[in-house]
Amino acid sequence: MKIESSAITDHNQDFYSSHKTEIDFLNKKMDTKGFDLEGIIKKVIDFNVAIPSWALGTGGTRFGRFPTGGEPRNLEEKIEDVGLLHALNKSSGAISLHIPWDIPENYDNIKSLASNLDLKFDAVNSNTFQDQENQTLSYKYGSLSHTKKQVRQLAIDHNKEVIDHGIQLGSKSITVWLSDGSNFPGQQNFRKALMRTLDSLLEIYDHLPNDWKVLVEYKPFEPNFYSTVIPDWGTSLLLASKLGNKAFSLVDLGHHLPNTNIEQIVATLMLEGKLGGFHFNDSKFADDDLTVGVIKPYQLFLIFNELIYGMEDKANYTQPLSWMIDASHNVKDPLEDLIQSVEAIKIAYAQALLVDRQKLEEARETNDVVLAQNILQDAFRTDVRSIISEARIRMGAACNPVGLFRSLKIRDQLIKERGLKTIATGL
Ligand code: PSV
Ligand code: MN
Repeated sequence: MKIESSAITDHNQDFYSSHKTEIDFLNKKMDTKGFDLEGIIKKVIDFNVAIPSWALGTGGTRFGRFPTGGEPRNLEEKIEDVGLLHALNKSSGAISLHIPWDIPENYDNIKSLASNLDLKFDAVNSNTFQDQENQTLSYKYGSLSHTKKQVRQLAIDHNKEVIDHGIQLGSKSITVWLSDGSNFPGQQNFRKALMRTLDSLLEIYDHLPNDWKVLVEYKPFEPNFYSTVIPDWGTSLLLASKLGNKAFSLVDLGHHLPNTNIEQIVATLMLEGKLGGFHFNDSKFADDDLTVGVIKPYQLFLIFNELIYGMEDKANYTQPLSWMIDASHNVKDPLEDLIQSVEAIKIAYAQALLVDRQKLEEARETNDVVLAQNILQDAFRTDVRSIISEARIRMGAACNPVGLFRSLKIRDQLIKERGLKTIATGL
């Protein structure tokens, strides 16, 4: 299905006068504070977040799954779903594929479908955390870190194949996340497992085209519950540094133990010029994969505060970051949930752009703790939603994307086209 631009124009007309009152009010307020609201709106317009192909269906837990219906049945339909999101918000202009779930049958068809919907291909992702049908060797005891060379080779070759698919589609990076690790003390030699992983990654790295990046994603637990081979940012940074200048760390917000200071990790990785990408989600307990910003919006803001600082540090920020959502939708419509996540990311970004950096630095240098806190909280407590709407209106997106998704009955139409019992590949 396709969203006609007239539907967006009509929808926006209904919102325009109340929106205008709000943006004019904010404009005056920001002007007195010395902020260039126009510059902030432009930055918000330019900020795009990729959508993972595996987040378009209903997620679940090991206890059950309650599908919404109309889920994409193949790669083409996943691309169409991201096209719908992008038409609604003009901020989701890329899709990230997970191989082997998303192997294209015909590259040219897939590329033209994506470009007709104004979509690019973000990082490609390998999968050595599941055995595929007809796979004779198993990843049960690891992949790139496995004790047996033949299993490591299978995983290495898979990653090279993923890069080859990505090259055909115009991707420029591969994200490697390993579930490798151990469930019981004594099961694995930590040092040998790490060295084997590095050797395997070096072989994959050799296969990377010059204008590509490899993003090394870390995670402290799950599906292994005693240790993982790449548990934290330190190990990821160590590997990325040993691999070379095309290797970077990837931060997934759900891949930290409770109360970890993620913004400080961001600051350090950016100082080293080694932050390559982000997977956004939110969590209360573990890798819950909830809607971005729904539990800890202040943490998200603080992370953006460091990201902006890092991106303004031209000496160390030489490679643009890959922004992506990595969430799961158990009880919400996946498309509505993704719209909410993109919105939350843009809100945190706009709020962080409102931090008076010069005053903050002065307060820090003079150890004025109270003022430093107030400067940050003043920005965080600003209602920037009219900035996000203004950006959307200017881009030809919907003022209220969830509202339009509902009034156009998009899910009902998808169910009519695809059926109620369709299941998207993914987790
Ligand atoms: C692992 O939990 C992860 O965050 C990695 O990014 C995977 O590639 C993704 O989820 C989906 O399996
Ligand atoms: Mn992730």
